[in-house]
Amino acid sequence: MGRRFPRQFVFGAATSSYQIEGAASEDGRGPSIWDTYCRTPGKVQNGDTGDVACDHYHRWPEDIALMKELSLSAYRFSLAWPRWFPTGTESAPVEAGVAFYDRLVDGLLQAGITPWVTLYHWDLPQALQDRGGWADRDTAHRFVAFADAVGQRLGDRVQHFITHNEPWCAGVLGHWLGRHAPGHRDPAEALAAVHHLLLSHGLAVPVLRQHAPAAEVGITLNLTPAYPASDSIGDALATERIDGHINRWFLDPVHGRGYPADQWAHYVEEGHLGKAEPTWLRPGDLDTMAAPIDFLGVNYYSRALGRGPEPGNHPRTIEPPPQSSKTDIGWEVAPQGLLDLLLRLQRDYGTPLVITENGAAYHTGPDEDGRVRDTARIAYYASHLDACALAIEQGVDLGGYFAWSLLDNFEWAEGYSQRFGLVYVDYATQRRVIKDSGRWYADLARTGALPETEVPG
Ligand code: IFM
Repeated sequence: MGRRFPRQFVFGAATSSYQIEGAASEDGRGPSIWDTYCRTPGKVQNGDTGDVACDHYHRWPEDIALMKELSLSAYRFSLAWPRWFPTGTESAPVEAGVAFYDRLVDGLLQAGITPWVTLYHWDLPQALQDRGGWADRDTAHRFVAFADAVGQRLGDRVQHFITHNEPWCAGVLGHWLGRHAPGHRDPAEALAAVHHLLLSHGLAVPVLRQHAPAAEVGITLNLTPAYPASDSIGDALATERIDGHINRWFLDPVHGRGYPADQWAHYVEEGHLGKAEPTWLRPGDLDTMAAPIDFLGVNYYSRALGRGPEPGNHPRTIEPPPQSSKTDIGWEVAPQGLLDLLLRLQRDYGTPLVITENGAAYHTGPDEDGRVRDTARIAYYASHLDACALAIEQGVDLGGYFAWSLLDNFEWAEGYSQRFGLVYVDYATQRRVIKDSGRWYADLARTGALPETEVPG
């Protein structure tokens, strides 16, 4: 046997509403920004949409049965805001939408699986986008009204809440790089959107606690440890900036340190923040964002390599070395990055940690005998879970791990071209097949011990 996890360690799997639910116009659900983005030509591979996805909205009992077969003790999923509030401004939630999550939560509890609920995993009601979306402060207040309804309706049974999933993606990919909905390319707008996302997190935490006083409440950040591409000073400086942009811009305010001054200065220099305080930053905001949390959710996939700016250019992330192993989406397999990240978070911030996503995209489908022999994914999981166990041995307060993802699903701008699931989904028939990685993970979840010898190279 390899390393052992503590007895209470949570082994779960994660999904999100738009990526799996389908039933896009059922039971009064309003359109989200992703429905719009998917219909914008050229934005999503093959013109794919989440209209049907994994049809989880109808197949959730079958999916809970799969979770049982995988021996999961917890399941992380997100709520589709437009199922609760189709335009984001109604005075009360839509009963049919709430009823779906009631059934799901009850089904999970009956199966002995703890629900971990994420409120926002990117499906903003389109009508709120039409009023300005996350760039507008009012959206933060609409989010609090949503959180209030969620707390009221689910707070008697759900004891784990995550306000936001990956605000870097919602803010920067969505408003700066244009690669996610709403598809804007405006750095100044992106920084305003990020501010309102973090503000809404801080405003929602006490509201959730009011309804569920014993609940654990946190936020999930996508964190990417950055390393210099060489030992040159330029590359070291670039690496600091990449870290400031992706990691510290989020970690610091959530932990009461405000926005990092060095990164603030870079954004001013790059013209993304005016010379005076931006209008979106109001007195008290930084305190609000620092609402105490019970855990920090960490989503980790890979590391970044920093290269210093050539004259006239910005520092940039470079491609991984050619000899490195990559998943089918092109991300470098870098388990050491996860260990380094966990040790750093423990040292610099000290909040209890949970891995809320980690996993790998590989295309592997069923062989002729119907079995999915995804040995590369097993190797990825084994190496990253080993990093987690090692981090715990070295004193990191890490309470759980959620594999991304339970099911193959809609991978945003990549459409259905990337498969992250422990369970294979045949989209034509909606037939599910537990992959070899799912069986491997089930053994780990059952025994709490990493198998030493069975990990394929
Ligand atoms: O599929 C996404 C998920 O929605 C958010 N984190 C990263 C995953 C893989 O790209």
